[in-house]
Amino acid sequence: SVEEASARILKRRPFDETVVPPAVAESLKATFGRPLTPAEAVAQILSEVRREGDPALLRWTEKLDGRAPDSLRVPQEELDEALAALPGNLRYSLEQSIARVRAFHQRQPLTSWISQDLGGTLGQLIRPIRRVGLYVPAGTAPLPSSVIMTAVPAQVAGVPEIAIVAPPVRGTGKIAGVILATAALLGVSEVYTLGGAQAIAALAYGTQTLPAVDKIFGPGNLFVTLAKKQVYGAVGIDSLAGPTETVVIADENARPEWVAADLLAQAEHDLLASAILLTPCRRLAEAVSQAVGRQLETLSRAEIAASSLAARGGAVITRHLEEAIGLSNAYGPEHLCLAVADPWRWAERVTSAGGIFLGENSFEVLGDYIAGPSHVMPTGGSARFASPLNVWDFIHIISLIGLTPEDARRLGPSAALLARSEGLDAHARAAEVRQ
Ligand code: HSO
Ligand code: ZN
Repeated sequence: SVEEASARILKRRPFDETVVPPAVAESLKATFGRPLTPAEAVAQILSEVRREGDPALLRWTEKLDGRAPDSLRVPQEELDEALAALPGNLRYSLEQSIARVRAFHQRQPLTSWISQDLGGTLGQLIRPIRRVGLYVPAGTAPLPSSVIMTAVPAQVAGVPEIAIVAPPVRGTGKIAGVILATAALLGVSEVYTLGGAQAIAALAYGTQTLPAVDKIFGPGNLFVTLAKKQVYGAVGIDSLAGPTETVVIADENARPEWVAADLLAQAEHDLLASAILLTPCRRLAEAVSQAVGRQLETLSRAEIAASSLAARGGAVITRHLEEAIGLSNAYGPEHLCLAVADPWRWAERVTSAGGIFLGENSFEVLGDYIAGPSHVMPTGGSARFASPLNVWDFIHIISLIGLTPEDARRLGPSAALLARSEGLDAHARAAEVRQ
């Protein structure tokens, strides 16, 4: 039944640190010499980095990434070399992506305003956050697109200091060249070879070589996310990003090969990715399932894609499209792809999703790389209350209050009365002394 299938497949999966895969528990025990939860392991790394700074960073990088870098900060020559080594066609594609993402974010209005229409002079100042840290994940694959999708909105917001951290390729002590080249293309020159909880600790507390930032951005694995959660308050964070999620809603006219390709594209990210099809058309669901099987045979990451589809993917045959939209709204997917006739009409009914991809030509991979909006979108059902990463995440507002003696006399008595109702005498007097 729809109810049963959707209960099984459309389970909302908020960030949950208590679910620890056995392999992770094993490796924690091996690394720390005793059984620790991921949160305890992260707390230990954070406190060591906070206490010692760089030596702890180098020690943990060597232990967890196989080799420590020669210097934590990547020298400018290495950024230049990486850019010079970038193949021309890849450089063109990265530049095309940067230009589109920049143009999109420049449309997000950032306006300071001052008004005298409200009784007194009131307003707001928009200020970019002074210094931000961007975490670029590189677990099973380095993601240069994530550099673009976080750094460009920061630049558009006018953030003066942007520091990038990315883990080294295992055993090399070096960040993948394509990530360095992308940073260089963007003009970001402050890059550190650091990943995992130790990177978040360095950004939050600062060390001898890495000055602390004001807010940390970017997706990461369980340890990165736990570390962000634990340092929150000492610094700002963007969100607690979980594994990627895609819901495709398709009608009988959707092409099974395309739907299958789109589901597989996101299923290959990691074992915990969710790629889900909702359709009123059983025939389509069957054709998609066959196409998935065929396409899997020739994929390099077939094992990851097949496992995540088996564990967290699936299809729900709904009674009609309305029901599919309703299920998706309740789930609040990171990505919602509408492979239906008249997708703009159905989009009006969507109340909760990180991004809506309208029609089969607006497939998610275009959004991942080049359409324009940031691909960092809310996961785990947080699309109910959160937004995709955007320029507003990189600014803060300062309120302006400018009142004249007349304004003070007019508003003071009410302020005094409100203060007395709260039992705050000194507040009331500060108002009364001006009457
Ligand atoms: N779909 C991912 C973003 C990504 N895809 C990066 C490829 N590279 C999460 O939205
Ligand atoms: Zn993707």
